Amino acid sequence: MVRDVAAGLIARARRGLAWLNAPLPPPPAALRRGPWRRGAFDSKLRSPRLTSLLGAALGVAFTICFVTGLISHFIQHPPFWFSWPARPVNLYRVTQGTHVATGLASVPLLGAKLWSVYPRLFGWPPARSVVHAIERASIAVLVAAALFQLVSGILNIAHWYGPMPFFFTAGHYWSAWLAIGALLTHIGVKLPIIRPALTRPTPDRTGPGTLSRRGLLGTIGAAAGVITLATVGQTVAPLAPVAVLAPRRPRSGPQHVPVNKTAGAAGVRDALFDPAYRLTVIGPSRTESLTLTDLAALPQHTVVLPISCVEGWSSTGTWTGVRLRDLVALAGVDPDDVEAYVESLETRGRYRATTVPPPHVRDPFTLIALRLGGEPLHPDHGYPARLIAPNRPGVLQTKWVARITARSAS
Ligand SMILES: Nc1nc2c(c(=O)[nH]1)N[C@H]1C(S)=C(S)[C@@H](COP(=O)(O)O)O[C@H]1N2
Ligand SMILES: [Mo]
Repeated sequence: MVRDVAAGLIARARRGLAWLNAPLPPPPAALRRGPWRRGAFDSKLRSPRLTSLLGAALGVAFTICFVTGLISHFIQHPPFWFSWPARPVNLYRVTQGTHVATGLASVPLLGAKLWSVYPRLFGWPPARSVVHAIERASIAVLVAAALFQLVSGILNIAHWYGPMPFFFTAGHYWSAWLAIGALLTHIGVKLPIIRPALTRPTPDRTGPGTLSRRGLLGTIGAAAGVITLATVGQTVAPLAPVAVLAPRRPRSGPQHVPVNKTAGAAGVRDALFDPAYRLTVIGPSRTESLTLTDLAALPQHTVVLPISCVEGWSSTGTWTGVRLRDLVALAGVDPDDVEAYVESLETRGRYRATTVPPPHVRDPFTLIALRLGGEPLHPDHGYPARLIAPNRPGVLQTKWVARITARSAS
């Protein structure tokens, strides 16, 4: 009984929605010119198999890129359920290097994939039905979001914020959800084409003397490989000479570590050398003010840790200074159970302060560093004191530290 009623309702809904699939009237044939004319695109390289193979590679690259991007986002904006460990010290270096490498390797893959399908833009009629029109619009969202991710990522690596009239991190994060959602929808919709195209090899229809499908895939694969090598060259010094696309070299910069923001650009040059400089450590019931001499008199420790920038480059340094846990203990708190709010002499700017979560406060490798490579820090590396912690994005390794506030994490 209930079932009959439900079946009746469904049938009626179906009839009611039939217009969605009804054929639309064709546009005037006189408009069918240029790329819209029959036979405008005749490359025999294009096939569902080529598009599906490129799509599969792109799907893998985008998924890895999305997951590693999420990790980086959550480290910087942790939701309550997320905690990032302090070890292994190079984990973030690997996840973020992978994020940037897979993103850049997607450039030739996406270019080739779009080439393989763009004649459909000029399909005739442009929309066969309302459903068909919606499907085309969803592909437009996917293409726009994917292009936006790649372009904004590349502009960020190049520090070229001019063309981005929005805050990069927020735009890149939210449109990543759009891209991955549109990608899943697209795969769902196209599965009936993708599955046979991937499982049943179709013969290559290209003739002798022209580029074959294998040749094309090989070329795209090589392009993706070269770009990946070039990206990894931002971190692995022996590969630096081939890092043609990498703006940052691992051993460049003062004290052999690259610099993103100099002391001059941060407007702290005068404050750095002020004899009145004190490192203030604030606990719930006690505040300590330390001069550079006081800091140098505390137990010194040396660690070998990388700066791993969100932009994909990283560079290892040998840092010497005071353990953060020793400093918060001076302010009378238990270093095993606090977070530390670390502030710079820099008065403005998004990266003037960070919160160091409990695993990193606790870790004996986390230092307020005074030296790099045995020398006092170069002004551009954060003189007189900077934070360096294991397994943490470079953007959270605050330079020119002036104040530390220890507070209960629970
Ligand atoms: N106060 C302050 N600290 C900062 C920054 C900044 O802009 N201001 N930039 C961060 C970024 S993005 C990176 S990658 C590292 C780079 O450190 P380095 O310049 O010593 O290599 O510093 C971080 N510390
Ligand atoms: Mo950075």
